[in-house]
Amino acid sequence: MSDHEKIVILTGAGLSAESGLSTFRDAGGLWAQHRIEDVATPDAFAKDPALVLDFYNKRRAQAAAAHPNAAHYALADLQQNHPGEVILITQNVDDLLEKAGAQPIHMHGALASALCFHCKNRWTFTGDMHQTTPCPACGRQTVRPDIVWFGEMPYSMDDILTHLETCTLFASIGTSGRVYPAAGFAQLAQDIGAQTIELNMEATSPQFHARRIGPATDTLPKWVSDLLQR
Ligand code: BJW
Repeated sequence: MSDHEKIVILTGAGLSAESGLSTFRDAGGLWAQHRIEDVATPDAFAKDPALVLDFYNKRRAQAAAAHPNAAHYALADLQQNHPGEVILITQNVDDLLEKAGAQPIHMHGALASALCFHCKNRWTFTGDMHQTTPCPACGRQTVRPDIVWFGEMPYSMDDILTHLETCTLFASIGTSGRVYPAAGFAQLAQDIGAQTIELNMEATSPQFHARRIGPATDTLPKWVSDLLQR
């Protein structure tokens, strides 16, 4: 396993579950409490911006108070100490990988970022967002959460596809594999000859070459130790 020249890792909400942040599709997850059409589409924001801002203000506060867990630290350790390249792609909008010392690509945006829907400026954002919050670049009150909603193009797709086309090992961690395009990454990696592994509480698809089942704080440190041959 340690001979891999380039490892691409996709993470999902399960990575942060043991830090106290809800997943989306598990029992009691975010989509059991909120309708996607009410909070996670551009139409929802156009129809009821106050509701959508409130949903993300609460989640921004929860994420700011959360701490990285052993799985975040294991991935940071791998990225810093593996002799080959380690690319972390996260669907998560929290910053727990950064807090652990890793450098992920945030394909679905970030809670700690704001987006001006007039001039497309993006800036670091903490605290509560309101409809009256001005954009520091154009001054207009046209702020929204810097989150990729359904029907919107995820960030960094060109870079991500390049990384997938050149990886030797692809790992899917704590994601249900229900949301595209991320759900197609394992197949893309397999098509170019990469080994694929899933680390999750459950098997989400038969397609992976290998699998480690269990909570991320248990499986990740062991997997990283194996890769780093410690
Ligand atoms: C543990 C654990 C522990 C628990 N340890 N594991 C039909 C076919 C193909 C595509 C489409 C289609 N119809 C529509 C689409 C496109 C659509 C899509 O995929 N829809 C599907 C639902 C069908 N996708 C899009 O719209 C995307 N954009 C796009 O396709 O652009 C191209 C385009 C543009 C314009 C027009 C047309 C096409 C954008 C997707 C945006 C997703 N946004 C969200 C919400 C915003 C972020 C936020 O509010 O936080 O992102 S949805 C939500 O799901 C969030 C997540 O990032 C994403 C993935 O969820 P994730 O991470 O997998 O969480 P869960 O809860 O699903 O799974 C958790 C897993 O963890 C489980 O497996 C547990 O077992 C596990 N687990 N505890 C380890 N301790």
